[in-house]
Amino acid sequence: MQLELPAKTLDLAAPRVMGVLNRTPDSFSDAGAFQNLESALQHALRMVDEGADIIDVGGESTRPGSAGVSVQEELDRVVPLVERLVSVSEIPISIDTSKPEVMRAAVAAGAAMINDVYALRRPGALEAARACAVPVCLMHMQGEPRTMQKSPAYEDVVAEVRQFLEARVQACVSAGIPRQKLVIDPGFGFGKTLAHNLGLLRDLAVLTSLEVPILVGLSRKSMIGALLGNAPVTDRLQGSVVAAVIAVLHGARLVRTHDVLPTVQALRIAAAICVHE
Ligand code: YH5
Repeated sequence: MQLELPAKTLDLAAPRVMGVLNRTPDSFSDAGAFQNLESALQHALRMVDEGADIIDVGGESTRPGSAGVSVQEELDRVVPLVERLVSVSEIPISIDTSKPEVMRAAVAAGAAMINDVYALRRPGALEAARACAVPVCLMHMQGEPRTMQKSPAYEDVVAEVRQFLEARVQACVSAGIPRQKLVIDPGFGFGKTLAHNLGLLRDLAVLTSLEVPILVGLSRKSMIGALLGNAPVTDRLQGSVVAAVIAVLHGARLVRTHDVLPTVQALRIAAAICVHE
């Protein structure tokens, strides 16, 4: 299995690591916009040194309870960062967005992939992604970030997530995005209880029959905290790494993480012991 990015083909025979890079609002940093951009850049370069294969740049929080930001605000946060990153590193950049305007601008600035937690369901997103002609990660989410954790409900979470992702893959193919450009993600924590998340991880292999690479994001999420007696986000590293290894053993080919070095090390061991085809 391979993922063809514009300037680089990622061989997914071994699991790959996507490092998370959040551009926090400038107003959160008293040092101002320049300092904020430089610290994001330094963080990205550190993740590259640690062995990241892709950097996922996001300018809008999709954590439970988050409200959205305007198109302009999101553009201001991510476009200068993508421009700077591609000028200093060859690392492929993924743009974590659901907004068609941000997809187009980030890809024009050099982003090599789109990561959309709405799986291109927002108006204009399917067309924008097709025009961008880069790979797209389609994630499952029940509801929307502001309210998704209020009362998630499924009859059969694994079957429903599989069915959703199959339908989104089909919608993309029908819209002219080739299947080889798609990645799927069950969306851990996005409109799911702990039991739903555990069921999806346990049965992750049912998604392999869609024959599209699987990406997972488990890093630091509340399901890890919940299993450790509500551990704070600072105490979720080992739990997150174990969950990433299990996901890879169940067929995941890409792991999205905040903690690149420990994840790269763990996946290297797992891959050496348990070889996929
Ligand atoms: C994902 O799973 N997640 S943003 C709550 C946390 C910790 C982390 C403290 N974007 C995913 O990382 N894209 C996000 O509790 C994503 N898959 C893909 N493809 C949420 C996040 C987080 C949320």
